[in-house]
Amino acid sequence: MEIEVIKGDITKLEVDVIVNAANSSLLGGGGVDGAIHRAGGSQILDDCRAIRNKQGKCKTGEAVITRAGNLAAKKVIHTVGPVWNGGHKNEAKLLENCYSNSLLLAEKHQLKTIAFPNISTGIYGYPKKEAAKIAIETIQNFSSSIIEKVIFVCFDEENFNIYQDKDIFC
Ligand code: AR6
Repeated sequence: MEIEVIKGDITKLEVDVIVNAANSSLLGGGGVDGAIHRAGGSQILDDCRAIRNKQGKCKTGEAVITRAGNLAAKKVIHTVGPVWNGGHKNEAKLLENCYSNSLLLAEKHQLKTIAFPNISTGIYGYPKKEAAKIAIETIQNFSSSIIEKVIFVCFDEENFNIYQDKDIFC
């Protein structure tokens, strides 16, 4: 899998699927979640509601998929990152699960290009460098015959600088 790092707004990307840093309600919120629902329109919320009605809330580390409404992407994967609690609440494993479960879901739907935001590093307060290490390591350890390209979309300068540091990619 090719890995690319860019700075920008994930809602603008023309990829097969973008990942949303959602919350367990799946009904929208602030940050990237709010931006995706605003840009994508009601189709995304309709699908999220249908998933809620069928299977209830989305647990931390798990992922679900919806249509993408008005977005240029074909689909949206919604995953729920862990809230940072000092690091003793299994946060690292849960964050790893967000990335790996999103990749598994993309594979299942034959999606070849996937873009991730820096999950949990905004409102949920995960330390950015630690989160970046987990994100990169999880992607690098995942081998796929379907997914061709993974894009890390950094929105804030701090995350972008962290992902520019070549030492973080082993
Ligand atoms: N494109 C790409 N990245 C973005 C964008 C964007 N348009 N907007 C923000 N980011 P956050 P979390 C970055 O807070 O920490 C929501 O209310 C941002 O700079 O969106 O996982 C949900 O409903 C940061 O690096 O998500 C949950 O309640 C990253 O996205 C809660 O926030 C994640 O920041 C989830 O918190």
